[in-house]
This record gives sequence, structure tokens and C-alpha cells, in this order.
Amino acid sequence: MIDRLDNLTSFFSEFVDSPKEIFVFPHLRLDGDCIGSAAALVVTLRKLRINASVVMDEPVPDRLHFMSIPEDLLIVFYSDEIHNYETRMGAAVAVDCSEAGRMGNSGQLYSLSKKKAIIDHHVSSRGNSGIRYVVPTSASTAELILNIIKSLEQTFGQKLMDPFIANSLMIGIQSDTGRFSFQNTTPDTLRAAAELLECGANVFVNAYHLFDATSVERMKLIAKAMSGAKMFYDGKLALTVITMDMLKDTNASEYAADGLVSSLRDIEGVMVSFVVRESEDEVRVNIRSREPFDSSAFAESFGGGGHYRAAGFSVSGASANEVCKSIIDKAAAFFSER
Ligand SMILES: [Mn+2]
Repeated sequence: MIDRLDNLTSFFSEFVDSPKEIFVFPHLRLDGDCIGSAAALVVTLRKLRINASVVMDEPVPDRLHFMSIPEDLLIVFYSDEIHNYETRMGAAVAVDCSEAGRMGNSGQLYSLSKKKAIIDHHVSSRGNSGIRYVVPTSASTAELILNIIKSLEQTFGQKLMDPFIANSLMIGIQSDTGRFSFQNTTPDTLRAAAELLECGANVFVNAYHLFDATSVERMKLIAKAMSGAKMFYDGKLALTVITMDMLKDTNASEYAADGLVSSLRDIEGVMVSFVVRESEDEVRVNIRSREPFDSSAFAESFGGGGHYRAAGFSVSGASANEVCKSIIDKAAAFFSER
């Protein structure tokens, strides 16, 4: 671990006062952990006179506007500009993901970089070019960024932590641990959170925006999706579909159903839950499970990935109903064994 941190510290140190930039790539469909971690890392690097920016496919979604990430940290990627970015780029860092395929179009730019580093906590983390700081036992990438910041503070003998960085990392931890309630929450997670609170993070405001704030549109969508849920394999598998029509009828955003998949898994007797969502160009599937159902392995068999209890995948060229059928068929192998 210390070795890998040392490697990362020297990786970043090379860019002090360099005109070349470090581009930090979060994954597509931004969440609190990837964007919190990426923003915190970029602010830290800039304090060390290292040119750095977050490069992403989409602007920060409305539900994360409360993070107040300064606009100038962020580059929204346009393919037309790729050569311009490539000239500026000195290194690329994947944050909370490990492969270009998870980044959307900006992955094209990531792939072009000759120097790469990966900072991630996904078990399915596969990318193996460059320096890897991948810790699957870490609840969040934010905790890894905190370690990096502490290591940089030691190397440079300079205080880098500030309330914005602390709160961005806290948002990452709260997001990925379900506000400290998922099984991935470790003593290290709570120690990291305690440190961040001391540095100015606000756990209460974050929890409201991440988990409690809701809208009538969302409530209506959840009600429809819940009443359409179906149970299979003696109530051990729960599945529901969110169609484009449901989004239109309720006027809810595509993120409105976040959290629904966990509620389905919480139904007594359910071992694995699936939310299958239609979108313009593909069908997206979210999975939550309890032991011994391995969500990550299941998602990987459909070309996706994630964690043991939380994973996902997407399919293009198939209808939501076809995807549901494949899921139920594939799960048969697991449930027939028990
Ligand atoms: Mn994460």
C-alpha cells in the first residue's frame, strides 16, 4: 500500500510547474464518490502548482449541485476538441473506475494518454495500464483520495486539506456507504469520516441532499415502479421495470428511481433485486443483493461490473422485456443450486 502511494506521489510530483495537465476521469453517470473524489484530487493538485482538471462527459447533474464544485475545475468533454486536449494532456487518472469503457466518450482521450494511473475500489477493476492504487476493501474511492492527500502533505510538507476537499470526500463516503449503513462500512471508513468532519465536512447537509430530498415526481415514479414489481424464485428475486413512458407520465428525471433497487432488496426474503430501466439508446440494469448472491459476477456475465452487493450493466439492441427474461433465465442457475 505504502509503495503504491509512493508511486502515485512521484507520478504527481513530476508535474509540479509543468505546462502539461493531469486530466482526472470520473465514470459516466456521475455519483457522489466519483465526482467528489475527482474534484478533491484536482483542488489538491492545483495547490501544489500542478495543472489538473476533471474531464467528464456530462455536466454535474442537478441532484449534485449542492456540492458547489467550482466550474473552473471541470471540463465537459467534446469529441471535436480531442486533439486540443491531447496536446495539453501530460497524464490521465481514472478515478472510481479503471477503464475507458466506463467513462463514456471522454474514454477516447483517456486511452490516448501514455501515462496513466488508476485510483479505484471496485472488485471488478480490470484496467492494468500505469500505476494502480486499487483497494476493493475500501468502501469508497474518497477514502483512497484522503490517503493520497495525506501522503502528498507529508512529501511536500504543506497543508493541503481544506473544508471544500473535506466535504467533497465526505460526500463520496456517505454516497458509497449509504450514509454509513452498508456492509462495506469499516472502522477505517469511520476514522476517515471523523477526520473529514474535523476539517469542515457537513454530514447533515450532505445526507439531506444525497438521501432525503425528494420530489412529487419521484414519489409518483417510485409508486408506479413498486406496484409493478414482480417476484421470482419463491420471492428471492425481485424485479421491476422503469419504462420511458413511466418517466414521461410522472415527469420524473432518469435519476429519480435511484435507491429503488435497494428498497426492493429490503423486502423480506429477497436475496437479489433488479431495476431495469429503458433509455433512448440502451437498457440499464441495477442490481442489489445479499450474500451469497454475487452481484458483481452476475453483472460481469452481461458485460458490466461493480461490487459484491451492488452492481450494474447495460445492454443495447434489446428491449427491456428481453433483458428481464435473460436476467431471470441467468439467475435460474443460481437458484436451482440451492
Ligand atoms: Mn465508488
